[in-house]
Amino acid sequence: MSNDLGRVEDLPADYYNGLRARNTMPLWPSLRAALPYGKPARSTAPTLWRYQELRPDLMRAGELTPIEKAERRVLVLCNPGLGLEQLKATPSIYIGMQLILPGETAPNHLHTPSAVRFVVEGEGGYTIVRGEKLPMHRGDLILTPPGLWHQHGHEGTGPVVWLDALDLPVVLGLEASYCTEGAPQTVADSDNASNRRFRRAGVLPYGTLDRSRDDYPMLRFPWAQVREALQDLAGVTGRGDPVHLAYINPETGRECMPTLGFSALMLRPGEELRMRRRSASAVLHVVEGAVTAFVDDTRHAMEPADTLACPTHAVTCLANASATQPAFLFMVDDAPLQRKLGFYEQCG
Ligand code: GTQ
Repeated sequence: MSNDLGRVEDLPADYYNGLRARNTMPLWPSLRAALPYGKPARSTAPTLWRYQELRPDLMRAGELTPIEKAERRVLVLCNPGLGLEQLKATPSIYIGMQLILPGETAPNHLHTPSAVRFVVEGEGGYTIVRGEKLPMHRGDLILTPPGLWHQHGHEGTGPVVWLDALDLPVVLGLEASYCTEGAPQTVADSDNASNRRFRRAGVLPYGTLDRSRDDYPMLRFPWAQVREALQDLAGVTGRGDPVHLAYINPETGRECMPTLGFSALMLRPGEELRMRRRSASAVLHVVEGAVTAFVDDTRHAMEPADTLACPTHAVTCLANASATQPAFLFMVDDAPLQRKLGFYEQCG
């Protein structure tokens, strides 16, 4: 183990300045920062965004900024450890809270980053993705994969709010983020068609067997179905073992998006769950119930619609604060990206 590598100051100034002038740098003064021993250097702060605090600011945005002036009316949840301007909840995950008011539409576009919506509040909202109109109810997950047209609208009364999760920090880091505007889509399929085709695990539309797999066969995961599946799973899961479901591509059985992973957790009344420590960073969002989250050496009392950023390699413990009611959480993480990069690990 070497922690006393040569420093810049050890080099003749003319040599070092000459290297710089020729757009080169010596590695050894920076090596330990690039490859720290044992565990990565982390700047991400475990950070809680309380919906009760955020909501008034979001409603005020609805008064201050018409949708035409915003395109997407979003307040971004920014991790102070990473710098607010970076628009990062974790190093890889962008989280926004989007507001749409009755009668408004957010124009059709597509982009290179992957996005999903997780509905937080209100009725009457919808997203059209790839010509399929997808209703938005509390807790529904809707995919807008890279390169698929999507536009939003609101046919109800009262505000509709959802959480946006994007891999924008990754795609920006690759200098590959851009978007294309399009004419409004024509709805070409029945409402919610892809979910109706694929929602039952264990049986698939027969034609699936005879054609190549679709990257994104199912675009909407209604909360009512996920909640029911969690309760079924709880019935056959020992206490202390996580009641945890992954949102998957039903044709491949693998993650439903290329970089970010999505999952739902149920904490039974009074249950305390020590999560396996993982190399992935994550964002937790409470759907129902009261949860006390311990992340490394921080403690967060979470209520419905509260959102928490968890750094890579964090020690995470989740406790249901109620002895009588279950609690439900939605989780976003970057495990799919880390698996593809070949270093995803979990321990403990
Ligand atoms: O709704 O399409 O939070 O394009 C950021 C970028 C939402 C969206 C965001 C987007 C969208």
